Amino acid sequence: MKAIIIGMGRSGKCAMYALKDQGYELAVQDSKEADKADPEVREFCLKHDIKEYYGTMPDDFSQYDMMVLSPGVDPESTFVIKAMEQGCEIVGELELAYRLAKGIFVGITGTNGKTTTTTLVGEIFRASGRNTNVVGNIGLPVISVAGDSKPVDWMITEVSSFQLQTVSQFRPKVSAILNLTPDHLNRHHTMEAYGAAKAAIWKNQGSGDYLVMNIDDPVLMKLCYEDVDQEFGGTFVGFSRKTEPEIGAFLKDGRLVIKDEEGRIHDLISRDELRIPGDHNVENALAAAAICFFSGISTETIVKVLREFAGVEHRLEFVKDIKGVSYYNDSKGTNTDATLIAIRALKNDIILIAGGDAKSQDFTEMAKELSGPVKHVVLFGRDRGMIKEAMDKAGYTSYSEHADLEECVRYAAGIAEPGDKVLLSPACASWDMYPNFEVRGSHFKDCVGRLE
Ligand code: UMA
Repeated sequence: MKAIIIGMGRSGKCAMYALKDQGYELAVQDSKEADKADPEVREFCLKHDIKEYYGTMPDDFSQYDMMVLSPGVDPESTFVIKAMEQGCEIVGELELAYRLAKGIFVGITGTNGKTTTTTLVGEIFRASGRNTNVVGNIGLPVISVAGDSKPVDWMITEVSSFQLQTVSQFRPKVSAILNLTPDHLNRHHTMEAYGAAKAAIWKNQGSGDYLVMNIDDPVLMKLCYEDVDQEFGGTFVGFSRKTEPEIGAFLKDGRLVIKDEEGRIHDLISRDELRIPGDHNVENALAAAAICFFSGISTETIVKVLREFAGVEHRLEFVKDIKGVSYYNDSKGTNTDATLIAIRALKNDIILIAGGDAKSQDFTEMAKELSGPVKHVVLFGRDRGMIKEAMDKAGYTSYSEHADLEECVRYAAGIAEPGDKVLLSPACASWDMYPNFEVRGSHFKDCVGRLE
């Protein structure tokens, strides 16, 4: 069998190792020039006689049986369509991993909260004593562990809409869609297409499988469930902060509870006992609890981990207090909705640091919500002008523009008063200045560290 792998980042590199193990004859391609390519990839290719294409593309794909797409590669690209027409099977990294894996999949998607929920679910699974891999969009490509997985292993997988665009057989035992707000519209173009991509997470599920969804989110329910031209064949599990689902997790008198398939209520904990702040984290905890409960984990284990869980790095992460000012790293806040969630969770006296790669987002709604909770917006990054324009239109005038994050942090520290919260929640991707949000978040923490 012959395959070409497109995009030699984290996913492509691991796909290359996995397919080599499977005996494939390989070629790799990346839009980067050869001198910018990953040296480990280059060395491996040289050693194993793998053909490399950097900054170019083969003229003809008919010699390949399969084209493996990294999540960042748009499946609607002209060359992908050409390859398909020439008889190449198009397979995304998640789909390929699913086919190679023997473990049981839990798939978690949604615009926001994926990483927190996936991490929390992973912690609960580990605490229950099950063999657990926490993988996917969270950072560790599924393909990196798929080949070695055993039937008893659980693959707790954060799944992005990009990955879901290229699945065909992917069938998680339990899937979850947490919410749906505008993001990645430069790739999906419309909310309908974005929702349809997310709905692919449950399309192959059937009897014995569970789908966990946020029934408080009407856009999600419409675009990822009601409007989908297919019946769901498994058990639907709702979660809600506001109402009682037929089956699922919800808030009852301020307590997180679960209603099982027989209608019995299982008490978990009071929402005040959660250490992760904000309503959005109540939702993440409800979703995680439902996923774990319907995967057969005891309420005792779920409760123990819910009580202990302190959150995830780069996601509304408390960095430190300096002279009465608290610093928070929400570098994972890569869209306007995530930033609004962070602002709502911190409530008031916020100095917001924002900007970066806007991914064609509209900042109008975010700009309207700044007045009140946010004292000042410190802007940086390539598309900061788009945020500025939206703030001008909304009549929000307390902002300043800076060359880089270091300057933003120094400026924010200079204007902050005791009791204020300096929040990095860029509402943008990091790709204009950093390789990923993790590097941006770590840079922020370094800059804060240098303030003392
Ligand atoms: N590339 C091409 N052609 C293209 C696009 C990219 O050759 O058209 C090349 C780039 O030059 C680069 C490589 O592909 O060398 C990067 O591949 P990639 O963008 O698919 O990124 P990976 O390093 O493989 O990381 C991906 C996910 N990235 C994206 O979806 C953009 C990571 O999610 C994920 O953690 C990783 O796989 C492991 O599964 C990050 C992300 O930003 C966190 N995700 C988006 C999000 O959460 O909003 C969806």
